[in-house]
Amino acid sequence: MLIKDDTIAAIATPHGVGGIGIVRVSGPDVEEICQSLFRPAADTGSLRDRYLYHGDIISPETGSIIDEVLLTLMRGPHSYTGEDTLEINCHGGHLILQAVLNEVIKAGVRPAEPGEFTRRAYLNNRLDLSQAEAVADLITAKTDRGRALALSSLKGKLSEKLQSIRSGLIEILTVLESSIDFTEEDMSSGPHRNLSKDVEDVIIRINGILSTYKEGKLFRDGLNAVITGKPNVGKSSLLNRLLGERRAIVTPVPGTTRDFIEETINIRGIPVKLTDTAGVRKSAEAIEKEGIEFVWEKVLAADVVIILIDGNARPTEEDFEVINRNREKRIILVINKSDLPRKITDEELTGMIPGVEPLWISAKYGGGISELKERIYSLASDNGEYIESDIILTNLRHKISLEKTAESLVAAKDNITRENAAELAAFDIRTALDHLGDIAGETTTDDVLDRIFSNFCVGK
Ligand SMILES: Nc1nc2c(ncn2[C@@H]2O[C@H](COP(=O)(O)OP(=O)(O)O)[C@@H](O)[C@H]2O)c(=O)[nH]1
Ligand SMILES: [Mg+2]
Repeated sequence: MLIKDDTIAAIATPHGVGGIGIVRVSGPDVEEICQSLFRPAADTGSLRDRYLYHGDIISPETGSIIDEVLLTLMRGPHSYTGEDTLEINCHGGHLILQAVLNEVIKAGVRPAEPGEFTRRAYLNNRLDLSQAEAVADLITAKTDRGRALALSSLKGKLSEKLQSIRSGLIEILTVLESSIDFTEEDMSSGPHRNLSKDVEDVIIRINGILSTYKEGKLFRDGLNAVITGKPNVGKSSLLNRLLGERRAIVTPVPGTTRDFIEETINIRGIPVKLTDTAGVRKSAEAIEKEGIEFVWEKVLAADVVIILIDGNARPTEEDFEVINRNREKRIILVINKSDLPRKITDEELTGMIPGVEPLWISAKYGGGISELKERIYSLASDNGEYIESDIILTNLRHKISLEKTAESLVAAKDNITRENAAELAAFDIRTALDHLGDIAGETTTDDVLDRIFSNFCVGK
């Protein structure tokens, strides 16, 4: 990849109004930009590295003041991008930031592409690729646990682990390659290691990391839980209760919820998107019918379906229709209105969905809600176990590369135990190293980089 050596700029803070907003500039012309646009409040001589200066951004054309700012110059390589970088703290209004950015661009600077600052950081070896990806994950994290995982990757926890696997493989490769040059007698007499066992150990380590992915993905992407049931069973009340606020309209009039209400809650660090749906019933009029058609679509995309039944009413055909439509899904059978007299027997309930234990709750008064959250959590994580691993794999790209690494190592192991196949084994290990290197971005193509960084925001 050719390192672009032009200077780039962007507004690094969100669109909107705030106390301050930051324009970020990076590249070889930063120093020049400072001289032409910045007028320090006090005569300071040349700007010192990483000091905060008070002054004005002025338009060189008209001499007029654009904004009063605080400015920091960070000379490369000791900056985020590794290049000379300028951060201009402006007053946080979009017009102000845009005006300052315009002056910078008029001075010959190019507007940055999404993620371009981080891409430069990666190209200048300030971060490896997995760390660069962690920057995006950190910014978009939906729960504290997701944030902590992203931060640990950014701090290089994953990279360290992969690096140590890498050095192990290089050692094995060295021994293997030297063995190729010797005859069999040399090998059997020399102090050689059990390479097959060594490769097996590496495979086990990689599989250990791979086993954390399922949970990692949950923490990063979360899951979809759809609340479904016939009208008036308390779906909207349940959404409100789980959310801890009145979000959906609750009425005794059936058919009130026709649209979808989606809100995300945090269950033990997992972002769970809850969807309240229209009640399923037969006698619905046109608009409501359409809402009900959508319910089935929503349910299809759900990771978990919460089937809600009114425990204070006799079950009806509509309840069974909801159950039947969800046979293939991961279901939580929830019986609401436990505060009222029960009108369904335990036998009836256990017969409804064999193997699924019904859970009684009161959406109105809060009974059983923490059990429900636990059920959602354990259903999502399959076993309800909290993996205590020092690193957790959250990124699909990393997972695929690790799987390919392991595959090549399995082939290597096979070839090591075969006669006269040492060269093949060495080739397999080199292939494994390439796949492993993809994660840190050692051997990554421009297409992959484009795809990764285009998901970033501008200014990061
Ligand atoms: N007693 C009691 N009433 C409830 C409970 N949950 C919901 N309701 C009532 O049932 C009615 C329908 O509730 P709503 O949440 O709108 O049901 P939806 O149609 O399924 O969304 C409202 O009058 C609620 O106050 C509960 O746990 N106990
Ligand atoms: Mg409703």
